[in-house]
Formats: sequence, structure tokens, C-alpha cells
Amino acid sequence: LKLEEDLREAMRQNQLELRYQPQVDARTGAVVSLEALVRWKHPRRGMISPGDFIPVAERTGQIIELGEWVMSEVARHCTYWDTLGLDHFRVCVNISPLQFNQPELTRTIRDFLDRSGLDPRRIELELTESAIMTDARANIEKLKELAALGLDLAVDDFGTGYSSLSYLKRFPITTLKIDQSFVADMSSADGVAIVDAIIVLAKTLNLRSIAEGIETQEQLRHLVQNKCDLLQGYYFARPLYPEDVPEALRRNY
Ligand code: G
Ligand code: G
Ligand code: MN
Ligand code: NA
Repeated sequence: LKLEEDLREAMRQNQLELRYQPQVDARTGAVVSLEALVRWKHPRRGMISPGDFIPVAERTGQIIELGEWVMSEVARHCTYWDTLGLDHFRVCVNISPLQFNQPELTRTIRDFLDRSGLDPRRIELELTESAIMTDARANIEKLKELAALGLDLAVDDFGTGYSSLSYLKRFPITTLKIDQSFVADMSSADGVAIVDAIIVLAKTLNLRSIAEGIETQEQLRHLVQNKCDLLQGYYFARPLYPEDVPEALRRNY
């Protein structure tokens, strides 16, 4: 209950902040997108990881308000980067299962796009595999509505849930995001086999593949060799302050 009350305060008192983690094009080394990741600077407890408070916010419903805050911050930061002439990259926004299941999600996202004037093609929503695969048949319409707004849709944590391949093919998604647990397990033959299989599946379905949680040269080499499209992880960059994004965009990784 304490964390819940604190979170309400946190949103009012600007204790939440967004960081942006670069996603690198495996062929060119350029940063082509950034994942927005929320951080909580608690006045007494210090940094609280979203792994600890997102589940609380999801349980209490505060994730709805938090999600709207994230979108308004993304819009604000995009406007700032625009003034520097930096607008050739996507921003990936995590959408929690509760948010996804809100009937008004499409309207919320449309309002966000209208208000901010952002080109929808610059936004990618990261939806978890379990959220979209639970009641998959009913979700086709919802995903079509979202896709019709012109933005990209990624399946986050791919491989950890139970995907129906036939739905995967029918969903208007653009990206498969290989869960970082599989990347972390790439020192084993099984781990490598799973990662390779997801990359091939993505190619077969004409989807972009992205691997997250890349920390080592060996992981990187294998992913590049096997034609994973995008790469994300501490090996390249930690989640960055918005002010540090311009330098990352100019760099070649
Ligand atoms: O940044 P970190 O690796 O600690 O994030 C932990 C978890 O919190 C991840 O599963 C990530 O998807 C989730 N998360 C981070 N930022 C957001 C956000 O803005 N919205 C939602 N719904 N989840 C987020
Ligand atoms: O569930 P989601 O994919 O949205 O979560 C991404 C999470 O992974 C974020 O909390 C982010 O901070 C974290 N992360 C990003 N890169 C790495 C990495 O290279 N190693 C580890 N261990 N975590 C990472
Ligand atoms: Mn994510
Ligand atoms: Na993930």
C-alpha cells in the first residue's frame, strides 16, 4: 500500500523520469530507434526499478495514468530532439497488459498523436506476447485499429509466452523482440537455437527481429552473423538521459 501511495505522489511531484535505450541497426551500426524506459527517483529509497513498481501500478490500475504520463514525456522529448534536427528515429513505448486491455487504448493513443503532432511512423508500441495472445481472436480487431493509426507494433518478451503462429501471422505487427532471457542464455547450445529460430521465424513472417539484453561481443557476433535486424543492450548503451540521446544518434556503433 505504501508504494502505491508513493507512486501517486511520484507522478504529482515529478519523481518519475524517462531514459532512452538505443536500438542499433545490425547492418549499419546506426541508432534507428530508442526504447523509452521509466525510472523512479524516490526521495528516500533512491532509484526504484520499474521491475518493482510497474507490477504494483499494473495491479492498482495506476499504470493507466503512468502510461499517459509516459506518452506526454515522449512527446515532449521528441519535440526537443526535433529542434536539434533529429527526427529520423523511432521511439518504442512499452504498453502493459492492463493498458492494452483498456477499450479506450486506441483513442488514448490517437489523442496522444493528435496532441503532439508526432508522425505516427516514429512510434512503436511494445505489447507483451502474453497480452496479445490472451484472447488472441478478439485482439485482431484491436491490433488492426492500432496499426491503422500508422504506428509500428512490436511483440515484447517474445518466446516467453505461448504464441499461436497462426495468429502471429494474422496480427498486423511489425517486430518480434527476442526476450533478453534467451540472449542471456546464448552461452548454451539450446539458447542459441532458440534465438536463431526466432530470427528465422521473423524473416519468414516478414517482421523485423530485435534482440535485447546484449552484453557481450560473442552474443553480438552471433546475432549479426545470423541476420538479426536490430540490437539493444548494455554492450552498446545503457538507457540514456534525453540530453544524451543526440550524441548516441550521431555515433556509429
Ligand atoms: O528498465 P528496466 O529493465 O528495469 O524495466 C523493467 C521492466 O519494466 C521491463 O519489463 C519494462 O518493459 C518495464 N517498463 C519500463 N518502462 C515502462 C513503461 O514506461 N511502461 C510500462 N508499461 N512498462 C515499462
Ligand atoms: O521487458 P522490457 O524488454 O521492456 O525490458 C527491458 C529491460 O531490460 C529494461 O529494464 C532495461 O533497462 C533492461 N536492459 C536493457 N539492456 C540490458 C542488458 O544489456 N542487460 C540487462 N541485464 N538488462 C538490460
Ligand atoms: Mn520493452
Ligand atoms: Na522484453
